[in-house]
Amino acid sequence: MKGQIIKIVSDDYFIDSSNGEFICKARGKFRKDNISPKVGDYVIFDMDKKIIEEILPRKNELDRPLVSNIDEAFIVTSLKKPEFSENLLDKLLTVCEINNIKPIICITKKDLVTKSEFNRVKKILNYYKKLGYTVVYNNQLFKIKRMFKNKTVVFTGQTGAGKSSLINKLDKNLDFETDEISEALGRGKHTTRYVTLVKIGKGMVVDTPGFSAIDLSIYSKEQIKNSFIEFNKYNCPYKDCMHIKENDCEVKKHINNGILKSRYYNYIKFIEKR
Ligand SMILES: Nc1nc2c(ncn2[C@@H]2O[C@H](COP(=O)(O)OP(=O)(O)OP(=O)(O)O)[C@@H](O)[C@H]2O)c(=O)[nH]1
Ligand SMILES: [Mg+2]
Ligand SMILES: [Zn+2]
Repeated sequence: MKGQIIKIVSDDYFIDSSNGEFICKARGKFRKDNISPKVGDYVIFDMDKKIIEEILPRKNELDRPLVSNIDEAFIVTSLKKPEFSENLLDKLLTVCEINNIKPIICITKKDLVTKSEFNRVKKILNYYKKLGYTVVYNNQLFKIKRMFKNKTVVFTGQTGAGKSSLINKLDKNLDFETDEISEALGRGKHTTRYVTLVKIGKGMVVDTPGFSAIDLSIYSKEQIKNSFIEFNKYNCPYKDCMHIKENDCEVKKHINNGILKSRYYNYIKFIEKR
């Protein structure tokens, strides 16, 4: 029987299939071979023995959150509580670009900022729009739902940004746990504890626990450079220019004049951290 893993709780794998939902264990062989089934995996399982026999080839896979076969990522970004962060946004865009996932920037808590605070962020968001990234707001429910069609979509972003609240609004039958940000941070715990895949409209959606840090060190400098998609349109004199120390670098010439300053400096930070 074929199915998709929708939730993992310790060593119980919840599988959705055309015959309904099953809770299975993984074959011992997986552990021996150091393969861990992930939420999003398409699997072949034995309905009677309740054992996952095989993991089908993955389109892509992430370690944080632990998911696979993702088409789109909603980068849920709050304007306040927690504060808007270009650094985190760029990090998540980098992860999406490297893993061939279409990113969608989803803004929350617009109601918590003043008009002038909003205008400052809006200028920044316009830059991302010009690069070709989609920007939506968490009150545009129909627009968001239309983007799910025939896709597996992950909701990612800082803890307290509003991922679970938005998913609950998108489907009234869902009731993911949400919490006041102050309490969530105060407890030092995330409200969402499990990565969970649910059907919404014509798509599959993954809610994930928020995070405080993402590790880019698993990626090469080359991968990180290529993930800054706007750099590729400049022709530097050196073919393999890293846009850091090289002379006559076209990218460096265009900082603040075509390239958003925070983008360039986040790039440097990401490269230096690894
Ligand atoms: N004012 C305001 N509050 C919001 C908005 N969206 C979400 N919230 C609130 O923000 C708090 C945190 O929301 P959650 O949905 O639990 O956040 P989360 O991203 O799922 O957090 P984790 O599960 O810890 O990663 C809740 O109290 C929500 O009611 C918004 O647009 N405006
Ligand atoms: Mg949550
Ligand atoms: Zn260069």
